[in-house]
Amino acid sequence: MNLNVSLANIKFDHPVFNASGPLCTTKEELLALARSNSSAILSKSCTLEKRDGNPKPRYKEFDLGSINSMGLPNQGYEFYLEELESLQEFQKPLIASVSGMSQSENAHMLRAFDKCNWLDAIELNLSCPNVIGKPQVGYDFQESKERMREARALYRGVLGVKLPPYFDFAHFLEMAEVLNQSGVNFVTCINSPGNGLVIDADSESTLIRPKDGFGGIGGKLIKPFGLSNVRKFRELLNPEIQIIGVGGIASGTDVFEYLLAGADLVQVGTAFMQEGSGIFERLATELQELMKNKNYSEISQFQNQLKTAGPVESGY
Ligand code: RRO
Repeated sequence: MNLNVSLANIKFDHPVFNASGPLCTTKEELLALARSNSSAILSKSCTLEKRDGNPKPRYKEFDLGSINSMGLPNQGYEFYLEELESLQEFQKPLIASVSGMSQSENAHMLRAFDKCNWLDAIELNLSCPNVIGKPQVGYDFQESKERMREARALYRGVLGVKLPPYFDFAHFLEMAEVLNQSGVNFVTCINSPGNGLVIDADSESTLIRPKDGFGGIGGKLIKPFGLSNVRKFRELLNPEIQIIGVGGIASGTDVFEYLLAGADLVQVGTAFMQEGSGIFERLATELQELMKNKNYSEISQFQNQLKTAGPVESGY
């Protein structure tokens, strides 16, 4: 069975790796990812300077998923530059997530990353929902266009953008037009839908503290929107722009559904946080077993082959 996939010229042993965010901020976490069966190492979104992030509690799980308002805690881009470089011996793709507080911060970091010939790709985060006073760039199409134009001019390697979820076909069309003219190599969808609210009835309180309890939602609850965003962008984007799916993946069947909808690779966020780095081995094995049961020997045999339900006479 062959699970190999490519992102532009980068080779992956299988399509499952970590989402930027959970357990990819510190030296120890990045090393654990390197030793795991994650098919790549993607670091926490970084800024020019180190940030402590928002006050705790800022990440909680509930029955349908997770809520977070981390507020971009990270060690500053120079740390990720050094750490990722030191993980080359693990021979898997090394990807840095970049999320500057301004366009000029992004420009500074992209110039530095452009000098790293060992770096495989950059995922430019246009969708952090939790920085107080900063709207998500991905909901401003003009600003997104500008950020992508600048990033493409400054970073010559494989470049992708992490997008927020869209919920309206008019918005998909508008963003697809921006992406198709941007020169980016891939899109990652979706970041956590922003500003959900989870309440604990016993304590009559919000689960998390920042922003009066509002935060990005992850996990099982968001899978239908991850799938819809992958599907719609696959329909609208130029074929050479690849798609990484993320949102609510916790089983081999979830991975299969994302690939069927048109994703080339997938990332795991909340379930990685819950289960730890053993999850990558489990998901790759479960995908392999499911493919075997369906008599598929390669991902290309079913990728982007989703069917629409046929008509029926009875039922609602
Ligand atoms: O750090 C965060 O609060 C955070 C980020 Br940068 C992001 O892109 N998505 C998210 O759910 N949380």
